[in-house]
This record gives sequence, C-alpha cells and structure tokens, in this order.
Amino acid sequence: MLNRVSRSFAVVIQSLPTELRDAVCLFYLVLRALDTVEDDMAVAVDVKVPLLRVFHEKIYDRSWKMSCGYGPYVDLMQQYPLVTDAFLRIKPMYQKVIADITRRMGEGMAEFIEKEVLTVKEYDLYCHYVAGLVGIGLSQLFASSQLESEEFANMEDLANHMGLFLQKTNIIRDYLEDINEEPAPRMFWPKEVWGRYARRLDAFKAPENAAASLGCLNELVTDALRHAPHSLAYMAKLRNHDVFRFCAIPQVMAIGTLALCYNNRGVFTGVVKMRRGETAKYVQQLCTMADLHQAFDRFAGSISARASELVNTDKNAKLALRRAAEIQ
Ligand code: PS7
Ligand code: MN
Ligand code: MN
Ligand code: MN
Repeated sequence: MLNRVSRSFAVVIQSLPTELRDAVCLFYLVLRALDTVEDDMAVAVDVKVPLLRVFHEKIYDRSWKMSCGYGPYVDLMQQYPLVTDAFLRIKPMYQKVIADITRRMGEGMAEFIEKEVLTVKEYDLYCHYVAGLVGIGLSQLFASSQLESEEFANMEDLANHMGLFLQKTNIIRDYLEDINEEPAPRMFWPKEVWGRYARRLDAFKAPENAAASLGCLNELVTDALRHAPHSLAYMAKLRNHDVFRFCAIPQVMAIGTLALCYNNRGVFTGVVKMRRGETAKYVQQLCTMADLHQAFDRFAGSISARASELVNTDKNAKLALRRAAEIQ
C-alpha cells in the first residue's frame, strides 16, 4: 500500500531501522488517509469538517472505510481496515503518538476548511497543522524507539521547522495543480503576500503578469528559506544513520526544488520537478552531515547567484541573498 500511495516517502520509510519501520509506515498511511479526506473537494463541507475532527477515532475502528479520493488513494480508503489491523499491532506507545497527532491535525484541517489562508501567520499555522505536527510526532517516535536521544521528544520548535520547510515547498511548487483542481481550486498561498502582486491569485497564470507572478514567487521562496537553518540544526542532532537519511533526503529535495522554482515562470505553466538523475545523485550520496551541508550549500549558492542579478528589480532579492548566505 505504501509503495502505491507514496512516490517520495516509500523508499526512505522502508530503509528505516526495523524498530521504527512499521510505526512510521502506518503513521504515513493514517495521515495520507486523513489528507485524502481533506483534499477531496467532492465531499460536502458539512460532512468533511466533522469527519476530520473524529478521524483519530476511526483508526481504532476495524470496520471503518469510505469511498473518496482520487487515483491510488481510492484504494487506500476502500481497504482502510487493513491499515487499522496493522496499526493495532504496533506498540501502544507508537499508537498513542500517531493517534494524538492525527487528532491535532484533523482539528487544524477542519479549522481551515472554511477559512482562507490570509496572513503569513495563518500560513505558518496551517503548515504547522499539516506538516509541523508530522515533524513533532516523528521526533516523539524517534525518542520512544531510543534510536535517537530523549531530547527529540521535546524539540517541538526545530521539528516544526522541518515540516514547514517541506510543506511550504510543496505549496509553492503545486501552484498550478492546486489552482486547477476540480471541482474547485484549493489555494494555500497567503493573501497577505500575493495581494501585493495581483487582485486575484489566478492572474499569475497569464503571461502578461509574468513580472508580478515572479515577484510573488520569489517572496514565498525567500520566506521558506527562513526554515532551512533550523532544519540543519535539527538534523545535526541525529545519530542513527538510517533515521538521518530518512530526515535528510526530503529536506535536500525541498531546497533543490526551491532553487529550481526561484524566479522560474515554469511554476505558473506546468510542473517544476528536479530531474530523476539529479535526485538519484543526492539520494545515493547523502550519508553524513558533511554531505548534507554540501547539498544545501550548492542549492543556496544557486539561489544566491540568481538573486544577485535581481537586486535592482526584485525587492526581496537582498533578503534572499542574506538567507542563502546564512544557509551557506
Ligand atoms: C509520517 C513520513 C522528519 C522531523 C500524508 C515528513 C499531505 C509535505 O501535495 O505527498 O498531498 O501530494 O508531496 C509523512 C520532519 C501528511 C512532513 C503533508 C506524513 C518532516 C498529511 C511532510 C505525510 C515532517 C498532510 C507529503 C509534510 O507531501 O503532498 C510521514 C521530520 C502525510 C514531514 C500532508 C505533506 C507531506 C508533507 P501532496 P506530498
Ligand atoms: Mn491536503
Ligand atoms: Mn494532499
Ligand atoms: Mn500539494
């Protein structure tokens, strides 16, 4: 099931130490199911909101399943009793972490169903609910397993930054996919930012608005870069090799994707993705903190080089340069 529903996490989850593999796999599948409910724009709001709030109870209900979602997620939701069955076999201490995070995430998703992301503060809060909490829960699993130190259970701030860095990259890159969503668009770009560049968010699709769209994109990429130093600080504390790779590979993909998106009109016209070969190169070689610094340094350098050409035309270029330098 994991291999069918996840392109990006399946391999790293399966490489985790035996003690953590099943718990993290089930954490992923439970949250993937919760996200499938959140994302399905065909589920009526008055059904969806209460369901998101009680979803954490469904993970103990052996018969619960539902028909919703798209593509491979339909199957996950239909076969959900298999997930529940496996969930009930993992250690209760892991079950408790997963249930608690699922409850808090469902609550947060419900809060944002009827509300737009307006301010940057709300953008950070939404990302906390859907990704920061994942970082916090994973850190608790790492600590409980004793593969990582006890302090991981109390590193909520750094763990939150790990999640925000991934989630913001996803939200920035998925502009076109999310705005073209059928039957209704779902957007997470904060209005406080895009409102400075356009009256409507879909205006960025038009070629005549290229300059405004890039200004906005670069401001959001610059905002996301704020999390990178904290994520490096988090990863510096990891001592298990496979846990390190599990954490570091998605973070490298994120900074690589941000570098690719920076000042790139392609975000508004199609899918911007790192090339397979480049991804493979980083994934294979990422073993030590030195490898991680080298990768971050390279991508920060690439942003820096382009930002320095924009200092006279882009009002956030100087801040982008400072943030890239801080990473380097
Ligand atoms: C439990 C590994 C490692 C300390 C499904 C991993 C969707 C970016 O746009 O699939 O829906 O296709 O590209 C992952 C911190 C969460 C944050 C959040 C749970 C890192 C439901 C990942 C994955 C914390 C809400 C997937 C946050 O993106 O999205 C496990 C440390 C799920 C992590 C969602 C997004 C994840 C995401 P899309 P993607
Ligand atoms: Mn979602
Ligand atoms: Mn989603
Ligand atoms: Mn997305």
